[in-house]
This record gives sequence, C-alpha cells and structure tokens, in this order.
Amino acid sequence: MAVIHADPFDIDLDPAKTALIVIDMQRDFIEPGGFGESLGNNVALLQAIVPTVGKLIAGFRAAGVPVIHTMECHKPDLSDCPPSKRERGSPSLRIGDEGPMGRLLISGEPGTAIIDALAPLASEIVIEKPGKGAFYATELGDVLKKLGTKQLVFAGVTTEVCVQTTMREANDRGFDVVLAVDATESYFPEFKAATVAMVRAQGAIVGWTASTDQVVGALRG
Ligand code: C5J
Repeated sequence: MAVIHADPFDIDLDPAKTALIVIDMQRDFIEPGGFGESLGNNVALLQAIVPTVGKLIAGFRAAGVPVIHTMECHKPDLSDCPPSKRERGSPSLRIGDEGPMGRLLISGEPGTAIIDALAPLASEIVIEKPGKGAFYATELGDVLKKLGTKQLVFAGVTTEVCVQTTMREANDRGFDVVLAVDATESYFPEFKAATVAMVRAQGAIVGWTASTDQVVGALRG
C-alpha cells in the first residue's frame, strides 16, 4: 500500500487498483487557434502545467500503473453534440467549424489530438468523450471495471469543467479520487482555487488533493 500525504488527510493507495486519468490535454485547449482560444481564453495558462503532467505520467508508467487519457470531441456529423452545447454563447468559432488546426473538437482532426509532449503510448487507453464528464456516453466505467480499478488520480484541463465533472462522476460511482493540484489548470485561476478547496472540503466530500511529487513519491514507496 502506498500512502499519499494528501489533503485533507492521508490516503492509502493500492497501486494494483489505481489508475491515472489525464483529462483533455488536447491541442484544442492548450494551443493557439483551438477551441479554448475561440472562447476568448489565454491558453498560455494551461501550457504551464505540461511539464508537471509529464512528470506525473512518467511516475505512473515507471510504477506500472495504468494511464488513461481522455479527449473531448464529437463525431464529424455532430450527431453526439447537443445543439445547446454548440450554439451557446458567441465564440469566434464553434464546435465543428474549420479552424487553423482543422475542425474544432472533431474526432480525428489535428487540433483535437493530445499535445505531442504528452502523447499516449500505443498501449494506453484513450477515451473519446462527447461531454464534460468522462463517464457520460463512454466506455470508461467498463474499462475501469475490467482493470479492477477502485482509486483514481486526476490531472488535466480544465480544473473546474472536465476534471471536476469527471471527479464527481467517479466519486458517485464509489471511486476514491485524488486531484494532482499542480498537474491541473484552468483559464481562470480563481476557479481552480475554488475547485481544489471544494473537492477536499467537508472531510474530502469529493476527494483528496495532493501534489505531483506527493503522488509520485507514494508510488515509488
Ligand atoms: C472545456 C474541458 N472547458 N476539457 N472542456 O470545455 O474542460
């Protein structure tokens, strides 16, 4: 058993029943010209965590603990994209529109890919998800059941949207969830801070928070 010195209290992690979920480290959220920027966001904030996410992934790979990647994206015909999602607000480009990196958030397009620096290994599972939560309309629940996973560490973007939504979905499904605080980011620093605080409040009501070094250190033993 590995002990993570987490907040609000230590958590025993069984590496044999654990997986890392890296949420949506896609060009569309992290690079200029993608979906994130089309909404008026400063993508440089998200670029800053790439080395830390890489360190976390490397720690899991070294420990032989599964790494699962997710990608927010839709079918080319947009049949899995509710009009309410596509038409909301006034972005410069909408989901499915042609941008400098191809059609925004469409499966198979260059901009939808995970950034090169964090590219999944051929052996790793990649979940394509049409929603903010990675359990909604995906095979993630079945994948974790097959792996015998009971505990999940989370990294990725954005903290208060896809990361938090998936953490809450996982918590409701009975998983222990840990957020690697320095391996997640938001376009809004205050939203990240609020998410970190609310996750671990009330005796870890959603889950635990820890640093990448605390998680990787615990896996090393
Ligand atoms: C957003 C995400 N923010 N991956 N997606 O639309 O958090």
